[in-house]
Amino acid sequence: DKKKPLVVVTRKLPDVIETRMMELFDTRLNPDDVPLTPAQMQDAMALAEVLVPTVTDRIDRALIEAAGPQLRMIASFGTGVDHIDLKAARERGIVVTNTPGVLTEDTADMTMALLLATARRVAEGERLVRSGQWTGWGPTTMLGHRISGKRLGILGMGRIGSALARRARAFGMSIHYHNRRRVHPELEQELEATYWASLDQMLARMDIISINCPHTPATYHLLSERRLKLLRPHCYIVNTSRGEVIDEVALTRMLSKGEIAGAGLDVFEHEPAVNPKLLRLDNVVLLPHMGSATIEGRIDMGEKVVINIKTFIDGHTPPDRVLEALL
Ligand code: 8YV
Repeated sequence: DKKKPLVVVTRKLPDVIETRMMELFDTRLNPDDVPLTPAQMQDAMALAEVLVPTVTDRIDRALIEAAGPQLRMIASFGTGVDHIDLKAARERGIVVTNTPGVLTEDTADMTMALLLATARRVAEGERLVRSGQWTGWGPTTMLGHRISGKRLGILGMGRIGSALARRARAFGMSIHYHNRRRVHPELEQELEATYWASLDQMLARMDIISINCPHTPATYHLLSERRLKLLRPHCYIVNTSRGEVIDEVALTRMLSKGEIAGAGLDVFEHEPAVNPKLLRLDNVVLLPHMGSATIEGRIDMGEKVVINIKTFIDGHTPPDRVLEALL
């Protein structure tokens, strides 16, 4: 009988997942719902054969190089892998996996919720009622913008981008997208999506922009100040991907000057810190990185982590291996 691998989990996961992990592996859990301290993280890297981190753990080169030789796998709980130095992991022969697919629909739902909340001033209206300042219905008060008939520009037509496109079609929006590569013609046809090879040209013609690409060195500040200036002043932006894709300082400045109509943000450049100037704006809807936050989604993600570890331990290639070249 083989010795069970030592698996260290950095955050509290759903109970069913923790139970399953304890059955299958020699599992060290984190009972507190707070991230490990840097010292605890170093201990984990020195001990674990398999590390299960989340988006809140920064697994940088220094940490990977200081890891013990027993560390063979990083099975991340989440889809984005921008918190892991993949090159450093590859150099050390550490296999990295993620949990794609299972949070697609939830994240697309939340993107649609943010889009609607931003254009129709849902959060602002809620604040008005709660404040006790609401004086009654008025023909010209609390007006937002209609979304049907408007152009949605999706930056990153992958799994989540396509799921968003299907929803937005049902709301009567026209679908546009920019990607490095054009998607399969069949998908383009199904979504009735228009491809823009030039991001700059797309930005200049949209009513709403949604960020659905991963954060990689190539997408860091993809929406730079120069590109944000291409947007028309009535344009809204929603982001459920990663804060780093937008220059947050430039975005905040333009939102406060009315050069962009509004923004719905689920992610920020320096999470959990949020630019204090954003907090003072009425034309933004701010959420605490909730895109995939459903009970079902978290269990599905945990199951993927378990399958990835189990497959790897049994000597096979895990289904969700992350290869730098594919990013
Ligand atoms: C998760 C996410 O909450 O999967 C991602 O990339 O940003 C979120 O869905 C988070 O990553 C959990 O680690």
